[in-house]
Amino acid sequence: MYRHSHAVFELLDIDGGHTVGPAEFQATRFLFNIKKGELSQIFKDFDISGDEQLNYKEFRMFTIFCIDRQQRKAKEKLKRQMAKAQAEDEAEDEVEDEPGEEEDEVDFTED
Ligand SMILES: [Ca+2]
Repeated sequence: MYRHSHAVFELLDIDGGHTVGPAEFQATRFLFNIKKGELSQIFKDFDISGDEQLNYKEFRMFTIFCIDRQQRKAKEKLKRQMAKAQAEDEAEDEVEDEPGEEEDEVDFTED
């Protein structure tokens, strides 16, 4: 997506003014999974010049931010899934290892 950010920018720049305004910016919600309530704050954050338009430079920063965010979310999801899978594996191992092991240890540690 990052490499395509200029294509996305041109797509969103419906009036061809080389900027993306608040109305045009609405479409990014569906591209980047942004909550409706977050959108206007994000727009303000990336409108560095404060002209209520995102030029390509500002828009590119925004796409980088969105891609980072998506990757972070994907990583967190993956981590959770891996932790869950690991916990399940460990639970299985415990059941398998229990018999025998504890009995041996008790004899050595006491006395
Ligand atoms: Ca601007």
